[in-house]
Amino acid sequence: MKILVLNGPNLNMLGIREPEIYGSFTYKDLVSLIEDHCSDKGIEVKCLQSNHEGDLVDYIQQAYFEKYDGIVINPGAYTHTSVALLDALKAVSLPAVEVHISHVDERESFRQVSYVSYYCSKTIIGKGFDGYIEAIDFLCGNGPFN
Ligand code: CA2
Repeated sequence: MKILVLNGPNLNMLGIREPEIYGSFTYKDLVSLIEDHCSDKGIEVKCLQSNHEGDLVDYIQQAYFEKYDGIVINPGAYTHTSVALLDALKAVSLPAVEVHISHVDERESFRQVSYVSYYCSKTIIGKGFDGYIEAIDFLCGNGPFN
């Protein structure tokens, strides 16, 4: 299995501010956690982050051309605004799971809207970094979640 893990704007700032919402671990820690898990399970993984909506669209399209089996996506604030990311996911038609570190359902009302959720087969919220692992295992059929 070959999985792309995509993170959107400001997620490169993890651990730097707002630890009460996003925890005190960094983006680098997140990537290490994901890479270690995938190496244990024999999953090929690539982690990418961008602050730019168009880059994220490009990465989703690349996943199709590079024959990835699935996408884990935390679109950051673009979750709540981006039809372009929704359309990109629909265009490539790869299995996809949406992850949010925080409890978006208990925060401001604008965070309770997600465009990508119209496409994603599962949305994992409020589980911190573990949500990414759950999403990968779901896509790979490994976890207790299938
Ligand atoms: O809970 C999540 O994972 C979010 O996708 C994170 C996004 C936010 O806009 C979504 O509503 C929910 C933002 C991540 C910003 O991360 C920061 C990290 C450190 C300091 C400030 C922001």
